[in-house]
Amino acid sequence: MRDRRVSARIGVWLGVSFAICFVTGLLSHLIQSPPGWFVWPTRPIDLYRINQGLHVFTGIAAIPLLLAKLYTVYPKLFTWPPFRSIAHLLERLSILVLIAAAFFQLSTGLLNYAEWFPWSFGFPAAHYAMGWVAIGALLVHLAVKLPVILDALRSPVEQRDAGEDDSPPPGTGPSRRAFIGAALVSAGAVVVATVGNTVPALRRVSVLAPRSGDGPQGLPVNKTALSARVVESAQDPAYRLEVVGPAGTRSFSVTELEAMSQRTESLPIACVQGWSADAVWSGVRVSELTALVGATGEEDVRFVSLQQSGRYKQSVLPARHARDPLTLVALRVNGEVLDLDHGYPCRLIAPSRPGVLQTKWVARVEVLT
Ligand SMILES: Nc1nc2c(c(=O)[nH]1)N[C@H]1C(S)=C(S)[C@@H](COP(=O)(O)O)O[C@H]1N2
Ligand SMILES: [Mo]
Repeated sequence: MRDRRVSARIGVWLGVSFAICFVTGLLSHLIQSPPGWFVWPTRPIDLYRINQGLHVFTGIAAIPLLLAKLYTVYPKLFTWPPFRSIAHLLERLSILVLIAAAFFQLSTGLLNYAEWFPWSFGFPAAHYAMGWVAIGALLVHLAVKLPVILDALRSPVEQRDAGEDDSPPPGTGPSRRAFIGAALVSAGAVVVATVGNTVPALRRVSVLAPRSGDGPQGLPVNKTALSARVVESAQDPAYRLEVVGPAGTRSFSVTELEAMSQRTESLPIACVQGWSADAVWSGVRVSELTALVGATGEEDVRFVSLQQSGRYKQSVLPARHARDPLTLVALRVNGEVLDLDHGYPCRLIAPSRPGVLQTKWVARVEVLT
């Protein structure tokens, strides 16, 4: 099994997973912290969900592939003397960096998927920075090994090298082809076991999907009203939604919001952690609400929550999404008044957006001019 032909073939699959994972991760980062030049479309409405599904599930598939790949090469990782030349030392160091970064990315990503945060550093920043380290080390590794990789991929997988007679004769163990097949089947199996978090049809077979269960109103909950400390403020009869724009400030009670023209739209909630769910939302169009305070549709809009602390107590919606007719300040979901945990009295819901930016318990809507 410990053969360059096996290693190179598993490496191709691992490389494809890493490439998809890197590009979708980069997109996810840009959506959450958009530089001025970045444009993320509002259609299809599932675009963010697809991006994030590819990110999380290529990452999960990479775990057995990485283990299989390491199995095929690990004696080489401990060869002695540690280096023969400066070039050889640099090459080995780049592999050390690659393995360390890959382990860091796959393990922190998996724990994040599992909603377990045992670390004290900020996950998004660390995972993003390490993504560049991993992809950089991978490119160095590919550049250095390209001749070996191409040669290995060209030679038939079961072929033996000249003088390689210490390996067992054919028929006495699993073949190389079977080993590669097993690695791919394992990758497929872990995806099937987890992808039900975002593909409803696979919910029942995804035994390791933490979000396959339902929350209130048929939707999972990420942050509860209790943990956001909004239980009282969200139910306060004095609650008013403040809407601030170039033409002034207006405030609306829940009854006044309910009396405005209501729109009903089917939009998914797609969490960065890889779970997603479809839901039917009703409420006031953001474009119609902000037009009341002088918005023209060219402005970004900030949504500030009743929540006083925490990373996601507010979000900025780019103008493209704010003027989209599907974007709502939702008062209802799946035919019922929003549950306290889903953002009562009202929450933002927009197409093709990450869950973290679908702010719940909205207190203020600010048109940014
Ligand atoms: N104010 C506030 N809104 C928030 C959050 C939060 O922590 N605070 N979490 C977000 C995240 S991470 C997700 S995935 C969605 C989930 O919405 P749900 O809990 O209604 O399913 O809410 C978002 N809205
Ligand atoms: Mo989320």
